Amino acid sequence: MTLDQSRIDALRAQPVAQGLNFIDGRSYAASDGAVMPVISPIDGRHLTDLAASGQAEVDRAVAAARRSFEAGDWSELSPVERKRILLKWADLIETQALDLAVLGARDNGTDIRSALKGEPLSAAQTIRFYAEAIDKRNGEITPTRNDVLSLIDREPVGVVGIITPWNFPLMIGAWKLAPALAAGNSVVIKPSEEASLSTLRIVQLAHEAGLPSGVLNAVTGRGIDVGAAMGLHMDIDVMAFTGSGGVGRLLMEYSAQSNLKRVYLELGGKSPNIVFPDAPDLDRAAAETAASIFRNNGQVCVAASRLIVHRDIHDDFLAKVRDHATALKIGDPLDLSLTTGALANAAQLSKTQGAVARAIDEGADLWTGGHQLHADSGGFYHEPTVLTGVTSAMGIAQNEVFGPVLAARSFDTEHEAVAIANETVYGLSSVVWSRDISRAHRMSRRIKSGTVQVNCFSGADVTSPLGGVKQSGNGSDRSLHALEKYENLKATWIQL
Ligand code: TXE
Repeated sequence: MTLDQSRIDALRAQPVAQGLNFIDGRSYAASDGAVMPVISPIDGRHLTDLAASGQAEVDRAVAAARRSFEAGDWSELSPVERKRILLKWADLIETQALDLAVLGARDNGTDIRSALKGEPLSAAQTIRFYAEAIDKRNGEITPTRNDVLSLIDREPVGVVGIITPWNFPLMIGAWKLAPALAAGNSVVIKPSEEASLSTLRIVQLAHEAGLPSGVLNAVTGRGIDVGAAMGLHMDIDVMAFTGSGGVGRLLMEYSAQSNLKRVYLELGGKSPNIVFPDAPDLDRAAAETAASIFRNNGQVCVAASRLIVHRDIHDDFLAKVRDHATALKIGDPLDLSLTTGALANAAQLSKTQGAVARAIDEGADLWTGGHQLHADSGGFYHEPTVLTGVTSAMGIAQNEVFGPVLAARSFDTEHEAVAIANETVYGLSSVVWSRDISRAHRMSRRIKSGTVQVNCFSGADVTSPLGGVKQSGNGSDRSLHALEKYENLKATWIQL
């Protein structure tokens, strides 16, 4: 899709309607009328309001989901019909892709190119992938005694609760919505209060595509109100979450305090990016290193925020990375002449500033960047920042910033590189640059992370699972395996 500035400007000039809950096929304000402001990170101004919902709306949404599930409105529809509706949903999202991307960028500050490709277009692709799987997976017959027929079938679990973050709400939302719906479940989704608007739009589009009322419901509001009510709900069977480790822990506690619902967590990381001198192309490696941490201002769960570069090439490589960092044009996410937008909110900006200041205090060197930008705009902008001389003891080596901050250090041996890669509590993703295929395989086996990317950053697509080990979470989004999170195995044992 070619992007046209005048079309983008026309879309951004449109007023944004208040964000409402979508329950049982209809839009609702919070029952007590409560709202919360939506602040645009572009200029710090009020964009619109969002229904600030609570227990009553969660109860209503879960009841609608349960009713539709038990009635079989979706779960018992023929596989071909379910596929048809989900494919139509993907088409509608694609048709409205630019509108959705502009709305999303106004809400969370992501530059329009990333917002378009990474959000509606990626969501449509994910929905199609799972839609196509619906009528292609068979049950099993187990190899047991001759006088028995033993069947294994997959059943939907029932009501799935989904809580999403603000960085890529449609992409991450689709990673959970699409397999949950494809498996035949009914769903309640709570998008982040920091970026709810585009999700509300696609939930309505699902209804327009023919998804029966009650099958997909959205409740907006604060995590502590809506998210906690979902986590503690006795009638939600599975929770799927992407966000911070702190909330991930809470969701496990909520589960233990309520109905022992299954909880799947994707909790971010501190992903290592290891560069050997025999990388196939050091220029490309430097460009992708910069992209891996500065795309969407580092607000990417797999962002490669730790650069671990061989001592022999350390200075040259860092110089190349600095060139890429300083070439980025930061500012209004809807201006096509710029490359990178705003941080999503004031909290992310101050977290970034605090992390940089602390790293310098702890002895890291500021290689480039380090400052807030465009403070007079009222928006939340920060320079792409590289810190060098980072050591394991520094906070910047261990803690996720979720901002445009790269923590760099050198290594001498392969063994040392693996040890550094594995030294955080996280294990989501990692990158290795080397043309030695044996070394790449050795590294892939030894690095404790859900994904290892060799000689590229983020080439992976929906066919490949994305999930964390260690404190990056459990269970994977993407790939056919993700369907299993939203299914139960049913064994039927028939004496012949
Ligand atoms: O996340 P929260 P925040 C990390 C990243 C970021 C930090 C804080 O390091 O700087 O988390 O971001 C809902 N019960 N990631 O504060 O609070 C909330 O409403 C149930 C990494 O925005 O975890 C939102 O919908 N739900 C990450 C969602 O949780 C609750 C993406 C995420 O918000 C809740 C985002 C509660 N008590 C942040 N409290 C990644 N893995 O990519 C909040 N929520």
